[in-house]
Parts: sequence; C-alpha cells; structure tokens
Amino acid sequence: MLRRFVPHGSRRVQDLAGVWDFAFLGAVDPEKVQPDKIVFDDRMAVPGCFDATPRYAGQRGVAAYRVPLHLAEMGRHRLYLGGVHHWGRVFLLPETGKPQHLTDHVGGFTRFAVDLPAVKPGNYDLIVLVDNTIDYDRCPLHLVYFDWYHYGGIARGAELHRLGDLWIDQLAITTTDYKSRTLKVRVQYASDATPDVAPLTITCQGQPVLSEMVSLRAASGVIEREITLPGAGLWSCEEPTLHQVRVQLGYDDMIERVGIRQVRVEGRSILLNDQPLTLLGFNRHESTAQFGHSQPWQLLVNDVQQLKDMNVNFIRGSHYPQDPRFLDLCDEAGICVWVESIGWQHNAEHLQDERFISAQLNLIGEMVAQSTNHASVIMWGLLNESHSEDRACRKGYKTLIQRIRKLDSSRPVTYACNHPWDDRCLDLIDIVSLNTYPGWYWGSIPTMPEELDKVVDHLDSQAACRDKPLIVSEIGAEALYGFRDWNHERWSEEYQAALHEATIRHLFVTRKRAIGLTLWLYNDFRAANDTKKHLGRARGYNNKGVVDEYRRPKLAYHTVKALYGQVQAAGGGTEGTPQVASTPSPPSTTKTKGRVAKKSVAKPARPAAKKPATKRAAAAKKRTK
Ligand code: ADA
Repeated sequence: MLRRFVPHGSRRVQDLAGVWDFAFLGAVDPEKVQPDKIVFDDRMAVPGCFDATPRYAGQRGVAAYRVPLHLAEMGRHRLYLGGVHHWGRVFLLPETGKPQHLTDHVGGFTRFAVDLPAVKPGNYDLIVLVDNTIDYDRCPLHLVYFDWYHYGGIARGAELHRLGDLWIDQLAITTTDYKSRTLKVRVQYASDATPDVAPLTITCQGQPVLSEMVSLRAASGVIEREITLPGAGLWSCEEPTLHQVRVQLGYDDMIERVGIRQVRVEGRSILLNDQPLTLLGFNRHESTAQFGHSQPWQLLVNDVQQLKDMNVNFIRGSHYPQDPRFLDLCDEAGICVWVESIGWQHNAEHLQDERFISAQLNLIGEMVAQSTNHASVIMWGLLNESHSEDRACRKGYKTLIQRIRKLDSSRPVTYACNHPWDDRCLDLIDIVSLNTYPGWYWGSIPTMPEELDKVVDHLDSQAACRDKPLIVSEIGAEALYGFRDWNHERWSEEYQAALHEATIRHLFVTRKRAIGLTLWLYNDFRAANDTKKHLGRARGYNNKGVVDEYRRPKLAYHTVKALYGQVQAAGGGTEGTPQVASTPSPPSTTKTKGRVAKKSVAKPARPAAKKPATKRAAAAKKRTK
C-alpha cells in the first residue's frame, strides 16, 4: 500500500495493486473450495470492493481473487494484505503441485501478514478467498444489524515483501518526553539464521541518531532504545511537524513518520503537550457509493480538504480502524483521530463469547500495530454503544480495555456510551464519550439543550465521570441532500443545520462542559441491508452526513464551518466565551427560540425585503420623477 512516505529503503517491496483475476463463487462453503479448480471468469480491482461494482452489487458470498507471483530467489517472502472484508483465506499455488493453504483472517479494516513457505524460485499464483457473508460463527466482527453496509473485497491493497535472514516485524515509536524531544524506539525482530550481533542504525530525516552493534540472544525478540532529537519541531493541530525515522537492523529496515507529542488526561481536560484541546469534528465512515470501503487517494484528499475547510481538528473513525493513508493525511493536516476497533451495540451474548472476545483481541492487536505511529491518533476506542450497563458485559469490556492499555499505554482509552443513565463500565476508561440524539430520535431542537444538560448532569453526578473529560461523540439529524423545506422539518437540510447550530452553541457557548464534539457525521453512507433499519433510513442510506455520499455539501456544512471556526478562534469552548456570531442559516421557523442558547452576538440585521419591482411600479415611479 503506497503511503505518504516510503516505508522501506532497503527492503524489497512489490506492490500488488492492480486488476486481479476474479470469480464470484456465491453461497458456497469455503471449506469445500478447491483453489486449483476455480474458473476465473472475471476481473476485479485490488484495492477495491467487488460488491461496489454494478455486476456484484448487493451480493453476498465467497469471491476468489488471483494474481501471478514470480519469486526470483529462495528465502522468506511475506505477504501483507491491508484489509480483507471481511473473512479471508490465502493460498499459494505452485506451477506444479498442490495448493498450499497459508492462512485465514477474520475481520476487515486491519492489515495482516502471512509468510510464504520456503519455496523454490519460480512462478506461482496467489489466491485469496474473500467472503462478505454475514456469518457470526466464522466472523463475529461484522453483524447484519450494524448500521453500515458491509462491503466485501481486498479493500486496502496487497504487497509482497522479500525478507532476509534477519528482519524487523514491527516498529513502534512513542514520545516519552516532548520537552526534551525524547522518543522510545521499540524494534520487534525475528530471524531465520540468528547472527550473534547485528548492526542497529537509527536516523532521523537522514541524520544519524544511533549506531551500534546489538547482540541478538534469540531468534526473535525486542530491542528498545531511547533517542532524542534536540530542537526537533513538535506535533500539534496548529503545527503538525513530522519526522521520518529510519531503523536498520542488519540488512533490513523500516521507516516511520512520527510526530513529537504526548497526550494525557488531566481532570476534565485532554492535554496535547500540556495544552488543553478543544476537539471539534465529526464521525467519519469509510464508505462511499462508488468504492465501498476502499478509498482512492482522490477521495482521501477530498475529505481532508473538506474537513479542514470546516475548521475540523478531530475525527472519530466510526466504527472500525481507519485506513493508514487517511491517518497519514490527518498527521499532515493536524487533525486528531479517535481510532476504534470494530463494534456496534454488542450485548452480553457477544461479550461472554470466547470467539467474539478472541476476534476482538486479535483485531485490537492489528489496530494498534497499524495505527500506533500516527501522530494524529490521540485515543483508542472500542465496542461502540455496546451494553456497558449490563453487569454481564463488564468482564468483556475489562479484558479488551486491558489489552489496549497493554499494547499502548501512551494514549487514553474511551468507548461511546449510549446507556448513560445506568452505565457500569465508565470507571474503566479515561474519557467519557456520550452518544445521544435529542432533537432527532426524540424531542425537538428547542428541547435538545435541556435534554443534553439532563444527561450531562447525571454523568457528572457519578464518581466515575465527574472529573473526566467529556466528549459528545454522536449527535445529529438526517438531511436528504437537496431537500429544502419551508417548514424546516426533519429530513430537510434546514433542520439538520439548525440542530447542529443549536448543539455547537449549547456545548461551547452556553454549557462548556464538553471538551470535544464529533457530530454524527461527516458523510452519508449506505446503511445495512436490514429491512427494519431500512424503514428508518431513506434510500437505504444513513443521511446524517453534512455531505452526501458524493461529498456534496448540505446547508449544515456551512453552519458547522462558521461555528467551528468561531469556537476555535475564541480559544475553544472550555476556556474563553467565544463571541460566536450567527451563522448563515436560512430564516428559522423551527421554534429555535426559548431554551436554545441566547446568541451572544446580535444576529446581523436582516436586509429589508425589497419590494418586488414590477413594470407597473417602475413606470409609475418614472411618471413621478
Ligand atoms: C448510533 C450508532 C451510529 C449510527 C447512529 C444513527 O449512535 O453509533 O453508528 O447508527 O446511531 O445514525 O442512528
């Protein structure tokens, strides 16, 4: 997968992106598929989602992808797949002989690797079975009731790496002291032939930082070193300075692009390099009509342009690990990101199921491995809106949260809660995040602030919450692109804009308890093909985006842009009292008087309505001159 920087200097990497041979096998048991008997009668893009193409739209079942490989020499080769949606099985077929089953993988949205066995040089076929069937037994991470359409395919690309006898498995670089520009470099290595010693070199922006011979006591292990980069620029939303750090071990290398920043929670604030953050943004789904879960660079550039245009500095990646290339662009744009594992309203049955927990633990490991070096990632999340109020779920929450902390203790952890009145797990997390929809699923825009206050007051009455940062992680309304309505009623662009305006004003002008807001959401997306859900989803889409699925802005886009810009300019909601002028929303008749925060600045006088000039009036006027 191409990134915004070259991840390897000496290691040989072959990008397998392109058009692969393809066959849709449909509702077959993958256990019974004989890879050497498949008739590949079609072709499909990799990266891509096969059911985002007209021919396979809406279809669920097993698909087969094939690409030829030429291995020029003996030795270890490693195949990386960026995200197979959402169950995969990998085979290697030699020109002669039996297919070799290399691995299976459960769950999309995360990168995984498999090593090709020590094969002799020659021509091979790589075959990947991809199943987008919703099948809890085989893949408990993608379930039919989730509110997003589960596209299938090899959505994030494929690469073949040539490893030597000693290689780097993972590289994690963490800021341990931003003031002294100190970083911890963690090198996880492995080898086929373990030399007693090997050269370890670390450079930053091409400048040598460390060079030594390290003794390798085992065939695999971890080497940790601390480096300092005196005078190096820090990473912040305003100045997102990045540094390319290259680690060479023996003949292998890995390059990461890092930001020097530390994130921590202090009381009700989230601090980035000891500065309190006001996080203003959206949830974002990785789903588009044309490409499914696969995202061409053009789309990623478009989205980050629009997010920056709306004065956004925070994105919640709902509800699964984000594409590393999107994170690359957020690193550069100074947009903070909440990355979370796959999850949507799980209950005790799931959280007490070994298979579910095991799949989640594996996914969390892959999520942290692929995202931990991104400066923009400031927190981890999990189990969106699951039943944290149910005692039977607590153990599952604890197990998964402990795993996240074990893998990365440098970032705070949260989950989006929609059971605020009786949540039993909020003591396990660092940041309280609330999903709530007053003004859409219940109540109205005028009553929304009161509803919000009630639930925030309740949370603040809880010892587990009162001294923690609060993020409103979901709130919003549907708006059909292009639907303008004199009544400004639900489903209209006017209604959505008015609700977002009332929400931002209340949270950052009137109430100011929340330090973050991710409106639901940036982009319209195809909802799950679940009849009951569809009845509440016009067009079978979740239309709560401020842009539609083609990124066409709705009225709310401009409302949010104006208000976020003013809150940011006023130093965020928690410190100053931003003078937030009114936004260019249409004349509002949705009774936004009453409880909604008084505008702190008088609405600019509306220009006197011009009388309709008619020919007759003009003629009369002339006569009087
Ligand atoms: C929930 C859920 C979102 C989305 C939203 C909605 O909060 O977390 O994924 O489904 O509701 O649009 O209703």
